[in-house]
Amino acid sequence: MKYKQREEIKTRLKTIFVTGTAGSGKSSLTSKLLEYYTRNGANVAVLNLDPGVESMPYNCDVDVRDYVDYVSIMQQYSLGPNGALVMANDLIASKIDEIQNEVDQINPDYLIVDTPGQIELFAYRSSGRFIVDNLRSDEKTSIFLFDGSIVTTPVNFVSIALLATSIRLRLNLPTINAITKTDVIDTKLKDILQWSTSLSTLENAISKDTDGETYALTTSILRGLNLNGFAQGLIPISNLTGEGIVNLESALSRILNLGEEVEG
Ligand SMILES: Nc1nc2c(ncn2[C@@H]2O[C@H](COP(=O)(O)OP(=O)(O)OP(=O)(O)O)[C@@H](O)[C@H]2O)c(=O)[nH]1
Ligand SMILES: [Mg+2]
Repeated sequence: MKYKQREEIKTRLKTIFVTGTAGSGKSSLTSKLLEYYTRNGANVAVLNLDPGVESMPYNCDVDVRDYVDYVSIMQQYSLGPNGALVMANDLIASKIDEIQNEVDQINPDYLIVDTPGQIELFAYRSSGRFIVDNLRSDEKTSIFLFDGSIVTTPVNFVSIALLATSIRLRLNLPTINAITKTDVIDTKLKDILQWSTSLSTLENAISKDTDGETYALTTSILRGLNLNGFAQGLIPISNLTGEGIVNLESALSRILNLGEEVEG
């Protein structure tokens, strides 16, 4: 009986959507998570939702490029790159049953979803939300990546935090915030982590860095946002060195398995 219960828990599908600004490290992290979970004995599948990507750093199990050809959409409908991406995303949404079938065939423990670089096309258009809502999974969560090379000034930090909040609102998923590229920001990381946990430290940093108007705007955004809601628990990671991936997995595990770690 006990054994049977374990089996039942193991086959529950857990889906992780990897989101973040363009170039923040979504595909690299997808690859790292695939490596991590596989090493720990889990059955993992990766779904690439980016129709415009040319190459990625992992072997993809389910790939939307098998369903839509972004370049021919551009040519056939005389669309620019973004118009073609919008159309490609709508077409992908219409293929949700086929995509779901492919995932079901694999029957993984974890499905890691690499999302398109153009986050606004994915998160704000109805097709992106449709895919998030309609992929069948027992548990779903998302990771939002703060690009470490961008959030090195307090105003950039607040801007990206605002975006993270907006995406969270839009996708309506429990979200873990992580900061990438810690290997290149070095000592700045300490400041960023302080900004993320202390409103007064962040406001002081903004006041030193900006004129009155920007200060007033940034601090009123901040107070409205409620710092606890977006950046507490910002997890530092490097996709290059692998630093912090274990902490990220623990945070994922708390949401997805209610505290149960991946079995090794
Ligand atoms: N130094 C360093 N470079 C990184 C890290 N993560 C990603 N990169 C680099 O940043 C660039 C973009 O990484 P990707 O993983 O393609 O980012 P992405 O968010 O998938 O990009 P798009 O899908 O194009 O939006 C690549 O050159 C990566 O090698 C990191 O933690 N440290
Ligand atoms: Mg990518």
